[in-house]
Amino acid sequence: MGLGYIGLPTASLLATKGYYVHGVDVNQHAVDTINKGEIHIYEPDLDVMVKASVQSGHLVASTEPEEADIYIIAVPTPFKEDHVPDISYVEAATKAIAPYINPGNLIILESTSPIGTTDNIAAWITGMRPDLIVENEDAANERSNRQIYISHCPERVLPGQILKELIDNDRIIGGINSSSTKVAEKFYRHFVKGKILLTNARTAELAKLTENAYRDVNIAFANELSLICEKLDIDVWELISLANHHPRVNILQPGPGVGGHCIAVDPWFIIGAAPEESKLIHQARIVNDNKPFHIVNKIKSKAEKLKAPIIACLGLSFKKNIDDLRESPAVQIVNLLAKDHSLKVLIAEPHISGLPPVLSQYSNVNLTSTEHAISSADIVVLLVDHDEFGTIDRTILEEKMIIDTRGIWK
Ligand code: SAJ
Repeated sequence: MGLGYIGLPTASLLATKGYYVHGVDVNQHAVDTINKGEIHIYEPDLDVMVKASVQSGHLVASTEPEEADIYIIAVPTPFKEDHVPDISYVEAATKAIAPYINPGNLIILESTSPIGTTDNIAAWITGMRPDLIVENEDAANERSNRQIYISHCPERVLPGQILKELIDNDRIIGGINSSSTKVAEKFYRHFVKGKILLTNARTAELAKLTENAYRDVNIAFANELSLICEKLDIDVWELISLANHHPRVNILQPGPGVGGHCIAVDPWFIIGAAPEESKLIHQARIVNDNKPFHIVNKIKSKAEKLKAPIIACLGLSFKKNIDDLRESPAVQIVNLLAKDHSLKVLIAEPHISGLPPVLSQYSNVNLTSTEHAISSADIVVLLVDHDEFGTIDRTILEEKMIIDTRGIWK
């Protein structure tokens, strides 16, 4: 259920391992594209895998579920206003499969979810299907022909290396009862080379949120250092590299802000569940969310000194070497700049072929080649550390005002 950045790689991996996969997505375009053996998202090597899976008949996409042995839910879990978690896609996916579930089936929630979501899935299913037993781990019931199994196994893959990490990463599995945990463990053992770590559903949910909150807090530390260094006129990249020579120090990299649909979102699920206790996690969110505004102010203070300033923004994706623009600080920065009609903004983003609607609405924003953007601009802002930008001929940067938010042109 869900053929996005997690669902499609998972579906095609399982298909190449011999499973028959019926992939479901509400997006008709995604379904049609996949059924042609093509992909609607970019991830290295995914095209080859999807093509092979569809050609072998092991992967079929559809907008409707059908009966299966194992159901994997990999739908988005964003937040609503005020950072309240939105689990409506999980609810819709669960309710869509409920009529098809048979005793003995395994339902897996892979989406990163607020604490209690796996229990909610059990409640939604039994609400619709009182004939099924999901909550009782009593041995007699397990033997009964009404038992189904529900587990949370949070995805932990890094965009850009999803297909490798789906196999190599350690996995956490937490069932709503111990039999659900065991049944899910057996399934993942078929294709996971990493360790499989067993727990309960709520701990698995919080473990996943904790991993991303940990990274967010550590990036916030690096971003805070970048502000401190700017004030003190010290090179933050050199500083971090020196400090990281200490055997027990490993500071992450500052940047233009934290993007993606995970790190910038998941800490809020912890904050929402225990607001009084999550002060550090909350403060880290504030530090990281403020960084794009800080970059915009820096650009504007340089632009103020120029007549009809042209700004080249290099990169739009939320991190390097991918095409994913979700929650991207680069998109946010360009959007804020574009609102000022005295500025002309040229964007170079080698991983996309058209601007997203949020930016295409502006007449002072254009997508162009890296060379054209740089050569036309007064101010060059490096927003994403794509490999292409690291290897450009530096002589074209001479005479330009440069703001390198990722420290790759040091
Ligand atoms: N970033 C920095 N500085 C750094 C590292 C990252 O500014 O030193 C920024 C990136 O540029 C990006 C954002 O943070 O804007 C997030 O990027 P990321 O590479 O840290 O993480 P994601 O969102 O691509 O994937 C994360 C991963 N989680 C962890 O590393 C703990 C991944 O394993 C998860 O599966 C994924 O979230 C997810 O789906 O939850």
